Amino acid sequence: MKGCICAFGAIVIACLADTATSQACGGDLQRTQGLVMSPDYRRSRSYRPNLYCVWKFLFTEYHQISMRFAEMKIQNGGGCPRDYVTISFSDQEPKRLCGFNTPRTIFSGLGPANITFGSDARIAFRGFHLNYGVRETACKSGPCQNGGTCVNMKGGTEYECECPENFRGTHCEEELVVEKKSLCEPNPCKNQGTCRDVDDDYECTCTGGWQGRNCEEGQSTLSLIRNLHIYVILILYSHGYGILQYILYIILNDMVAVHLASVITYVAGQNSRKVTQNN
Ligand SMILES: [Ca+2]
Repeated sequence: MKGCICAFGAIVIACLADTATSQACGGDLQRTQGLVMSPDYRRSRSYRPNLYCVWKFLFTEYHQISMRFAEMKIQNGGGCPRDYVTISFSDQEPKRLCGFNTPRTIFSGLGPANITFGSDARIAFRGFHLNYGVRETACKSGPCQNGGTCVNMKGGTEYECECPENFRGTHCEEELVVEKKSLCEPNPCKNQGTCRDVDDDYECTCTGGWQGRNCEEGQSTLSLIRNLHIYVILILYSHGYGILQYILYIILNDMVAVHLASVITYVAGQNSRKVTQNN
């Protein structure tokens, strides 16, 4: 076997020389090509009883792993209940094999992958010997843009990008322009307030006497009257009133404002009671 080259369709795998670990019962596989054989494949005419060996391919879903059997002589039986070799890839169901007909197919799938070999207590044969090769999938280069997810197709030789909602194109490179909906339609501002869009929000400009996010809160009567008095005081002050008169004016006017507000609130209450009774 030393130095031979085995052609796997488009995949070329170098058949490496035996190593001590290749005849071990399981182990980690990190090389991109090599061989795996059942324990004592070269030394004995049959494998040992009660084996359970697992070879792990330490590769990711960005690697395509391909295997082809050079020989398989494993105790037969429907469903391989006694002795078996199982091939598992991350993207497909495991395949459990046994018998004397060496499979001619190439087993290929995405990493991580495992090969498991098991034997029971009785009846043993030579075992198996397979070659493998590993190569990077088309998704390894990260071809999808803007948060797109790369999906391996055809065993990793091709790929497709699954794009986020607002992107499209082979590599999600094209951004879809979504017309922004105005938050002012319909107008959320109450009491004739004016609405305008601000970034991802809106802002209401309220008419006199109204306040709040949606101009839904009426300004208090008292505050309105106070504001009115302040205007009057300012006018008086500008016409030559001194600072003491000014302070006095504020106190007096504030008292007037409080009383006036009480009167207005009382009258308004009386009117609303009358309306309720009439209804
Ligand atoms: Ca057996």
